[in-house]
Amino acid sequence: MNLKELEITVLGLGESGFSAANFLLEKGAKVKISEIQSNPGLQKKLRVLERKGAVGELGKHSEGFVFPSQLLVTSPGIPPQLPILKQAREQKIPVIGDLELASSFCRAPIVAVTGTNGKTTTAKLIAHLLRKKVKVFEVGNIGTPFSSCVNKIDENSWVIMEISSFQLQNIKTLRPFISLILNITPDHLDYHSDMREYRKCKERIFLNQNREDFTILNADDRLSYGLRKKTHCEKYYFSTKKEVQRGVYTQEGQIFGLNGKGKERIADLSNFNLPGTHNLENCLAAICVAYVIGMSKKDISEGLKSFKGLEHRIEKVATLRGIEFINDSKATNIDAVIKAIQAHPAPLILILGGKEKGNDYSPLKELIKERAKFILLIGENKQKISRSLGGIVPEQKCACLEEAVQVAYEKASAGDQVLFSPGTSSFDMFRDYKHRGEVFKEIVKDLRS
Ligand code: UMA
Repeated sequence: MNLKELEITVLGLGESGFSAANFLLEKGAKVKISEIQSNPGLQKKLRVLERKGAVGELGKHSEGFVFPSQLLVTSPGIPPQLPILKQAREQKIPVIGDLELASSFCRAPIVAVTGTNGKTTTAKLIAHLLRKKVKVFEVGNIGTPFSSCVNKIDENSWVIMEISSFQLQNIKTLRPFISLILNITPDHLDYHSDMREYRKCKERIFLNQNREDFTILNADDRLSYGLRKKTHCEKYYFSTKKEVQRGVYTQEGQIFGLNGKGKERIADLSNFNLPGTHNLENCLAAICVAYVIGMSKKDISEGLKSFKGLEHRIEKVATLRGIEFINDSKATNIDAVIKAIQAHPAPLILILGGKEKGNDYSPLKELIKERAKFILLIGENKQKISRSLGGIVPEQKCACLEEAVQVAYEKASAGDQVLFSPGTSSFDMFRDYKHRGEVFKEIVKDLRS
């Protein structure tokens, strides 16, 4: 893609927009930046880009500024229904995202991981396993914009890309060598019009793959497995429950692989330390990637042993008076909460809630009744959660996270676990889920002192 002298508008000045604008400027494009918000942080970022030759507007997306433009680079959080994006489509102006932009400059094979839950853990584990043998770059939803590092990636490296449904809807030519769909359950229904549209976005991961490429699907997940008919590339599966035709599965504490040349034992499950069935699925998915690539069993086993898991994802923070505090701030949907509860058999005090994003909390009812002795509700959607759970266990609505943690500590006894697994976005009270998790950990630290 020759970007020199091309007139390009970048929409959104978050992490991906800032990086894309820098990348485009380096490639000699004429860059305009349009960002809906205006605050000192954004003004500072814009000044940096203006010094490199960009022009920008903050606080609006005005038609007169955004157009004319030969290409729009949008941020994943910007809804496709935004009038300015609709206008661009009507004017046949291509709209892409940071991942698509950078991928046209990438010569390394890409492993693209999508799914509703477990993407980051799986992508991190894949990177951890592969790093033993090759140079690895982790990009996308995992936190690093692809355009910020693509210039450093040569053909001997591997790219491990976490790609969300938001990012998938703006791909045009991006072609993963290996695509992986972990699971598909309801999420982001404030953004996608329904489950069908959400599933269609996930399916776009196959768009440019062909018979020389691979896809890995979850044989235990109806929607992930159902997508096998939508792709022409070579298919591998993983399962925690049954033998698969081709791929990896567990049996009697062992992980086995099947690739057309017979069955082989790959590793012992006891090498993997993260709790819960969902983590076992993530583990098998990552091993399946290593297996497709042809990594040795020894390297896979060693990699599993040394993998420590993620911050903010079922992270043990502290044990005070015999009460364990767990930070699961990365749980931004209901399925993630279900998995976190299932991974913790002890009596639970659960902290839920945050920004309203169209989630249905009622699937939590049975599990909460079974495992939780008390729930604390915070954030914009606390009334909604309370209504949909219908008083199945005692609850209290709190003004802030600090109050919720304090009350949890008072209500808990030795042997209980306080699980902060909000089940929704953080933006009503925090910058993002990481900030929310940091605040939780700080509050727990203060309890200790
Ligand atoms: N904005 C506009 N116009 C709008 C809406 C938003 O200008 O109509 C602006 C916002 O004011 C803000 C910017 O766009 O300044 C935000 O962009 P963004 O929300 O797309 O986020 P980025 O900072 O660019 O970060 C994105 C990913 N965010 C989302 O997908 C929401 C990050 O994933 C990713 O790490 C980063 O690119 C680098 O690739 C985070 C995430 O929350 C972890 N992902 C979601 C999730 O995991 O649930 C999908």
